[in-house]
Amino acid sequence: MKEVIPMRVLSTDLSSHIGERVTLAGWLHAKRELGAVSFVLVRDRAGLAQAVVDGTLDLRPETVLEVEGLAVTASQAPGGVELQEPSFSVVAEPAEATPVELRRPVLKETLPMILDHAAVALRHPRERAKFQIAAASLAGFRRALDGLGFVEISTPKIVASATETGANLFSLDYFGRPAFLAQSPQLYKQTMVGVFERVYEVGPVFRAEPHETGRHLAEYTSLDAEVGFIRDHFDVMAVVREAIAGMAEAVRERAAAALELLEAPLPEVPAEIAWVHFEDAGVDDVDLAPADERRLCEEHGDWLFVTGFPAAKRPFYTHPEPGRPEYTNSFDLLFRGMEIVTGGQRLHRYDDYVAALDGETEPYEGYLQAFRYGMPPHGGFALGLERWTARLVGARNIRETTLFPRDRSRLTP
Ligand code: AMO
Repeated sequence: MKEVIPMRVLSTDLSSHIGERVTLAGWLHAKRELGAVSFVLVRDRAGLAQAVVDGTLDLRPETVLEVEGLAVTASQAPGGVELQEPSFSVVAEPAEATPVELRRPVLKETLPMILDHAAVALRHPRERAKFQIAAASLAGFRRALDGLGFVEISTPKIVASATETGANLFSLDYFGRPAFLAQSPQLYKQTMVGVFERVYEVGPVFRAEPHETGRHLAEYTSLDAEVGFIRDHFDVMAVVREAIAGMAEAVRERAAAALELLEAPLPEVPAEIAWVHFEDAGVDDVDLAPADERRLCEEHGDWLFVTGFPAAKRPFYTHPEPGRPEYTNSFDLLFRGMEIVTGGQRLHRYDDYVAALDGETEPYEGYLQAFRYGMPPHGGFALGLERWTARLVGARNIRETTLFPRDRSRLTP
């Protein structure tokens, strides 16, 4: 990797400096006194390095420091190398002792405690590993869709109308006019199919979720895509498969150490993901309940598309199933027992939108322009990044895979 800030060896590169005196920089992660010597762990952005000190080191955990020493092979040390005869220079001292104990292999504090002290808790190698996996996933999503000729777009998050069904809209005062935080980039990504045919967006979306659950946040990161000239929702599902496979591949390439640290098995993404129509999914309601999602994955494995959801619970832009308008050309993707993607084919004719909106077209004027002036059959999907990462690393609550979660009770940190 090109280095633009000179003069520093990273913890994970120590093994290529055996026999040399080198300088590391980082945080004092932990220290352990053992008779006449102490073992000091220094944490940098790459990992941990051990230094062996005669006597004790009178510095607090999280002291920012530089440590200069001789790199020597040591089978017990992280990476099989340790620094001997070290000298420490303090770069910055913490004002107080840390509220969470970062020295433990796994944090022992409760989730609320960890979230309340995210600024320091996220420094723990296992905590930050989850977000290295999330970052690699994003890179993989972009690479996969770029490879299929998609264009990345950025659309407004302050909007004039609802996009999804449900009462979970955040309202705000926009210079004296009512406005909302975008529940999704749905209307804009569809509009942009008229420009680029294939678009994607990665960005925050907002849902005023009334319930406290382990799978809902008030703000999350949505990975959205939309594609024109499709035959039906099965063409969109093929794009979902490519995006997911690209994400898994990028995690393998770019976050291998994080996966290993978390002992998270990377799933195989089959060339074709199995699907079942809603009608045959054994559900008595108009939507899947979390228990249905778990059961379906027990029956079918890690991955399953459920297609053809009843129209009753799908938003107004959803395309009906030809010949059976009580069902729709829509799908959810379940991964390890939880919905992580929703998508489908959309309406594309102007008159169909006017009918679907029951004449309430005024808030949707900008959007309807796209359909008034000619749109191809199209469809798309959205994946919730926090849910994807939670399923990958086996986290029960998506707050564990969100840097600074927002929910009914949490607005800080
Ligand atoms: P939907 O509302 O199903 O569909 O959302 C898509 C995906 O986003 C994730 N998700 C959430 N994650 C965290 N907290 C929440 N409150 C939350 N709500 C949803 C899930 C879900 O599968 N416009 C459509 C997508 C489309 O058809 O293109 C939409 O937003 O992983």
